[in-house]
Amino acid sequence: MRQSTLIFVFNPQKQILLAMKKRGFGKDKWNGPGGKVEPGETIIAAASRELLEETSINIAPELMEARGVLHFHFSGKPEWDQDVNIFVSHGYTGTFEESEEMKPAWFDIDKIPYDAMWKDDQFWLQRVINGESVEFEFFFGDDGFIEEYTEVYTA
Ligand code: 6U4
Repeated sequence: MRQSTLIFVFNPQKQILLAMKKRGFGKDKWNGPGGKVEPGETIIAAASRELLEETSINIAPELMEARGVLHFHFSGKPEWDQDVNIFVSHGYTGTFEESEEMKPAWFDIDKIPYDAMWKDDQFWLQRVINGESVEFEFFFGDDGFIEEYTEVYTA
């Protein structure tokens, strides 16, 4: 399965960094920064690279906390199927900047814009914010809605 990454950065005010995807897969959704793991790259190096490319924020790989994995299956679009590896960081360097792909913004954790996010996020994001690791399997229909989901494992 294709591997990709999703990174949630927190600032000292305990706000979470989300980014509006401006093009391509997930366009017009708020999402954690992240993207595909390139051939020959470790998952954690990919997470660090995507964060820098999309938001200009830098995180040393050792500050990334692994928080589980989401297995996404898209009906009729097997080329979209992916394992999304979740990371959290409470430290970073740099100041975020808008990129060609994403427009980042800090959100209070009680004001997360779930209505404008992938539909699966409401099942697991709060638990990741609470410090848990999660593992879920999600099956999406053509319309972007969840047809079925299963929790695989929770630490
Ligand atoms: P390009 O355009 O090649 O640079 P890239 O940034 O590598 O793309 P892309 O656009 O394929 O990645 O998007 C993958 C990102 O979308 C990953 O961060 C994971 C995230 N993602 C995919 N399906 C998701 C879903 N159902 N729910 C979710 N995030 C999802 O919260």
